[in-house]
Amino acid sequence: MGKNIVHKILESHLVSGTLAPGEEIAIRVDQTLTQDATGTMAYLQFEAMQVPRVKTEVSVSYVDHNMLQTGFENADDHRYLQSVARKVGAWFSRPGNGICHQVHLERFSSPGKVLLGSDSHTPTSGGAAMLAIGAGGLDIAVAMAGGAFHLKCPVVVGVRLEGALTGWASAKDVILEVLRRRTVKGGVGKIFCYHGPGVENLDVTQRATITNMGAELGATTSIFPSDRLTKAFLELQQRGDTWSELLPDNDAQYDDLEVIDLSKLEPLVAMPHSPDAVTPLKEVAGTKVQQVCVGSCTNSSYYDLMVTAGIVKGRKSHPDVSFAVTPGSRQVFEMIAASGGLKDLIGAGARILESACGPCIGMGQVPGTGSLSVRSFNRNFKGRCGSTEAGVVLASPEICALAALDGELPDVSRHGDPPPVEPATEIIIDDGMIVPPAPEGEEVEVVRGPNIKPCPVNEELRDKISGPVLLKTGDNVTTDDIMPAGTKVLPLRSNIPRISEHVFSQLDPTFPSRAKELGGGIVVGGNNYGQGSSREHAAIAPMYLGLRAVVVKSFARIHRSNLINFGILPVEFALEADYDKTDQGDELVIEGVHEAVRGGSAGVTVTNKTKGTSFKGRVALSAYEREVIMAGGLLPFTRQQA
Ligand code: MIC
Ligand code: SF4
Repeated sequence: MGKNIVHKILESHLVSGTLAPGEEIAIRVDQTLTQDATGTMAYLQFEAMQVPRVKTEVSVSYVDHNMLQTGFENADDHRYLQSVARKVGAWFSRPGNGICHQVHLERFSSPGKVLLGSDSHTPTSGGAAMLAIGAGGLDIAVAMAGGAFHLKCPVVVGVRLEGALTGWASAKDVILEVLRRRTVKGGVGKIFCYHGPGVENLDVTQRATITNMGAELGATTSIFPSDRLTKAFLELQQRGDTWSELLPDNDAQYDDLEVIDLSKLEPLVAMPHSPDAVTPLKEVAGTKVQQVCVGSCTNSSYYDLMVTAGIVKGRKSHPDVSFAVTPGSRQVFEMIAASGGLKDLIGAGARILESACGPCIGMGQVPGTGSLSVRSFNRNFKGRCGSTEAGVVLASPEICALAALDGELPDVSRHGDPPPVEPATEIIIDDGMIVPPAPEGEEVEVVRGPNIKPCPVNEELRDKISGPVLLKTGDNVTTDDIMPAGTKVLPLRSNIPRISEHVFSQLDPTFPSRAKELGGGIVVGGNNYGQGSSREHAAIAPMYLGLRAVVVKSFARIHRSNLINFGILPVEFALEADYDKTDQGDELVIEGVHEAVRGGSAGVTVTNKTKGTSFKGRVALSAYEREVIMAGGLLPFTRQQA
């Protein structure tokens, strides 16, 4: 039976288990990446494991999220990250060098290797044929210490691409089309494996746009083959020696299939407040727009910024629009400066921001009340932009540029053809902002500011979990709902006691005080609970407030793992109807937890003392997850192992 490239990589990295969908497997990790918002915890946890040096081939610590220094906290955290990276043998990409995923793609990606990153958009490097997976910081710490990564062997969805993009259709529309078909929970437990004749009509950065935003499907990851275009990309990066071919066998099998004819795609947009609220642009053209942002790890390559520059060249942004541009990396920044694109952007009135996540995570550029912001980003969850009173539309850089000129969602038929962009034939390579690790044996002092507090550790799993339903949520609750980001909260990422004061503040600002007053409890939720980011703070901070179990219809992958990693019991309603019969404030008791966890399939009985009823809950854990949760989480488990 012919193999697809996912199975080829999994096979060569398999440490335990068999490659059948749903089976528990463990794989070897070649590279890790962290960023500053998740990295402090990851490195504190790595230090707690007392392993002196990272054991991966490459580990890189990036600074790109927490960039606004409105207090001492972020600068302190960055100093900690720089010093600890140097000490333990990791590379450190300094603030200003760019967004982790864009820089990693350019400077570290390596076809056929496994990359684990403490950021949900780690799959960006899947554009260069890496099996690149997002996970919680603690999983990254374990991988840095040489441990394997445990996951359920995913279902492989083959996405066969045919034809080539035409007119204003762009790589962004490919992934928006997949989101339209499969929704934000359609990718859970799946890897999207792109293949077919259309692949050669997309270059590596276009592929990376598609694999990046595969995260919004809830997918484990997405990947493209390594072919002559991958080789050309790496050669331009003067890293041709890292290239190797990785193609599916001619008769490669997939568990599931989608076919997309690129030549039939037209510009699409995702309307507020979900990446799968996908609509053909022409149906919403004419809608007024007050802000436009081009950038983020999805769409801030050289091509993306040059096509934006080409469109706005010689014109001014609409008087009602605030137009911001964020180059994805310093390399891209220097390249658009050298080629004149930057001048065209400045000329059009663009507000040029530093190479970082910026507006994507609410670090500035918060849109005004009642306004609509069009962004080339990947997420438009309510409130993520820094305000719950504004809406975000996701679109390609081309459509963003037209919106900046028109002051509304554009009617592309009025704009002729997009300007051609000459591909760069030479690239400015300068790794001077990537600090190498110290040679082994060199003394390095780790600098810890007062914002850095140790990561709290849970107690062993209780056999009887009881408490009030502290909050009942609907479907698709995001990690931005559970643990918001933005300028006020992000600087507290290394300080769990303080960040816990913001848990669920977007849904119910009384949550933290109620949780403390009632001595903790349980959260009840709907489908796809915890979608979005990999931030383990969405598990640690609720744990700190006494959250002991989450009972929902279904979970998003990374958040479910993070709950287990911090000893919080994930329970699924055996019958969805029982969700309707449970209310906020009800006193729940879950007994026989240990047996249910050890026994696997039997599940638990949840007694609702307030209503005098009971219902069945599923506790579906893999063998590895059982051991981790029994110990109270991955940190105590790792200590026990040691
Ligand atoms: C995001 O896009 O939500 C983030 C910010 O990059 C997160 C990581 C974080 O919360 O620190 C992610 O996607 O994992
Ligand atoms: Fe940064 Fe936004 Fe990408 Fe997250 S999605 S890594 S915040 S640019």
